Amino acid sequence: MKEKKRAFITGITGQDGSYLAEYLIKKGYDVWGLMRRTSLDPLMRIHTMADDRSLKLRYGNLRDTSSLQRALEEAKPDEVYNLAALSDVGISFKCPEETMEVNYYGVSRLILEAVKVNKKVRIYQASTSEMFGTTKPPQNERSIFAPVSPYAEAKLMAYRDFVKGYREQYGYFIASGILFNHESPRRGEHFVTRKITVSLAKIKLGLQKSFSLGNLDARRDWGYASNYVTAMHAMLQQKKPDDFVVATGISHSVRDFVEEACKELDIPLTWKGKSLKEVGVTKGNKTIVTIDKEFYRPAEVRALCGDATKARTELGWKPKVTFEELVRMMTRADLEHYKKSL
Ligand code: G4F
Repeated sequence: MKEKKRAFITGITGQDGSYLAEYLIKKGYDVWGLMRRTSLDPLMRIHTMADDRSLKLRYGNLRDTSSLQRALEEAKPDEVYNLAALSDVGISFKCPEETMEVNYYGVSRLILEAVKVNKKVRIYQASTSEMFGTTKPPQNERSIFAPVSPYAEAKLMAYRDFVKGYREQYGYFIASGILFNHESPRRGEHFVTRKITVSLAKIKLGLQKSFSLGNLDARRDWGYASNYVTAMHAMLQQKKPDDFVVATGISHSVRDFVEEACKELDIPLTWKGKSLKEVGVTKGNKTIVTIDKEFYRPAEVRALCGDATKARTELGWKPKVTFEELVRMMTRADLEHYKKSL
């Protein structure tokens, strides 16, 4: 009987980790997931798989070499997916050292421990469209990187030093996905899309009066996370390690997202005022959206829109969910969830 392939996923409890684990288990892999101890329920997104014998969860941390060593020695992976990171761009301005420790040094620790266990291991590193920073869209693999946050700086340094660097210096198989924003009902609530769908669902049900946002005019290329993890896997099945942009090629503003979610929930919305005084108003002149300086970043990536031609042609990957479908999926999931609490 053919032996099952073994995958090791860091960040398994996050949005992408949970979708990727499901995808790989369906493909017949044995999956080892590395998770950090947190005070919140770490199994929130993976509880349906928690009893699956193909999934083994181990405590560990990209900041702790011995934990990586132990888990990797047990897993002996054919493929490693590094999805663990301090992923909140806004918070990275407040915790730059921690960001560098995890998103830069952590990547090197993981790679060096993984190749000790299996020299031929194939490694996926989660790079990010934030690395393009101020470079104008559309952005692809040949665009200039111009990061503006500690998060993007650390990711770019990891990309240069450990993805390209180790690939060229030591011939390791390390691929990287330059993923544009990807969302789902499993997205953390501090990211703007989920913050909007949770808040509007609660407003619709009378559980909340209003919520605050930062820059309404920032533009992002938003796709569906479950669709994006398939590209990660495809990258590790190529003959050679390479870098790929994964994106829909269509960008929308935060304002567009709010409007689309209101449309989906049948909440009439009009914008009034300007800049920090701008508000979103509904029936009866009730303010449901306000602007708070707190949610502006010290430096902002104004517009991201990816050109995923290379992923389409070389990986056969394509975006499968439109912006409207994504907003609908997220608003409906939150509405259903909060209806249960009534
Ligand atoms: O949802 P966001 O926090 O995502 P951001 O910063 O684009 O980063 C996400 O996507 C990256 C891929 O490109 C990942 F690498 C990264 O780890 C993360 O997953 O913010 C999106 C936009 C920003 O321009 C932000 O300034 O929304 C703007 N925004 C406006 N009001 C807000 C808010 N963002 C947040 N989080 N909260 C607000 O209230």
